[in-house]
Amino acid sequence: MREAFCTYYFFVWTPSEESCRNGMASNGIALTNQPCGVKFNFRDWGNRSVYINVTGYVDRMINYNDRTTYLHIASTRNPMDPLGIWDNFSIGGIKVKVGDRDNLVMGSQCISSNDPHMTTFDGYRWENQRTGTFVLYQHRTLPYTVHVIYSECVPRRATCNCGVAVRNGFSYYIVRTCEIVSLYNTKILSIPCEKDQLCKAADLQIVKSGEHYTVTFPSGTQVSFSISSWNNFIGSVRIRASVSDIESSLGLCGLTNGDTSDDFIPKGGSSPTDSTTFAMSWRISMDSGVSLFSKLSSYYQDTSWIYNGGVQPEADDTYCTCAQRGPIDTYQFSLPNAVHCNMTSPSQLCEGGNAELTLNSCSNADNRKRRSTEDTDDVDIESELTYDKKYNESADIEVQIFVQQKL
Ligand SMILES: [Ca+2]
Ligand SMILES: [Ca+2]
Repeated sequence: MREAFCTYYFFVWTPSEESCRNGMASNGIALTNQPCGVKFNFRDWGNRSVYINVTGYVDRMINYNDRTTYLHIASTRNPMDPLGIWDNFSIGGIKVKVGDRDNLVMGSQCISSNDPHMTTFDGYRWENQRTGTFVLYQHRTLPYTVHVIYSECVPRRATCNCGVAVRNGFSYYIVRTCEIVSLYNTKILSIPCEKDQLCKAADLQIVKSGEHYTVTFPSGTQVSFSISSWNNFIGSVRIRASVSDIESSLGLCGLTNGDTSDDFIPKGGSSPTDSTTFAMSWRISMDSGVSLFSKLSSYYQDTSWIYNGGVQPEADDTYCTCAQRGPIDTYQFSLPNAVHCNMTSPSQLCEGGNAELTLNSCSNADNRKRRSTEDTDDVDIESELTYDKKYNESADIEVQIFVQQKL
């Protein structure tokens, strides 16, 4: 008997509630590092085990009790098996209990509040009244980044948030309200500059309500900020951590793990340091070419991961949500629309958001490079940000100590 006769494919799925809560599509579990099914090879029949790896779906809600969800398995038809002995095989309703981890990040909010007073995800309060562009948040394995701009708002005494750039891969959303970065001059734009590019609708969810902005990553990590109506600075930038940030967040927001003593891990470092060394390490120097506010930012040409392949090589695991089974008449996995694979976190944003934004084709970095020269909007916003002629990046700025304590 040929081995193919004894190779069978089984769909694995967990019905979706098809609802949208907290901006996240509902689901029960995600399959980890495997498609929406399992394959039994010739050699698997007998005493060998074939495993289905599942991860609890992140719903951004605190579930006080374990959540119960059901896993279903059903056969596909093997065309080489004339007897069709497995054709109608199915197991419905394998009970899976999902323990909640959202409670671990309950209240984990990183804040950059003018001038800027900082709070890490774990609640440590410190001061960073410096000028320049900073990495407020970065994920250790996912292509998620948030950059902020601080420029003078009270001469030589305080700086204020005046730019926020949120990036997931080649998709981004950028808002900027200042014209220059300066410790001496305030130059505010009369109208805030906004710039967006979405490669896939579910790369970022962007909600703008009046002067208030909320940008959500697929992991559920959420960035929010408001533009002040009286001075056009951005009052505060807040980032709410998600489960995916645990032991994985970098930047000024610090390492999320419930322990404030290790929050000040500098860029490229592995152990915590003082706040000055920490803050300066996450400042993006003027000429480094990696600021998301810079037209030629190398972030936009980053080819270390492939967009359409969907799998970032540095990501630890990939996930599939499998909301329904495929057709019985298939062999191998003919996957239905309700399947989302190659996700970098076991969560996904609701479809249908971002109604006002148009999608761009961002299939690869070459495309991205071409766009950056053709799209006049790009040149418009990105070329405007300048540094004050008197700006001395290496100057030692005195940071005023207002608070330096644990919450
Ligand atoms: Ca939960
Ligand atoms: Ca920590």
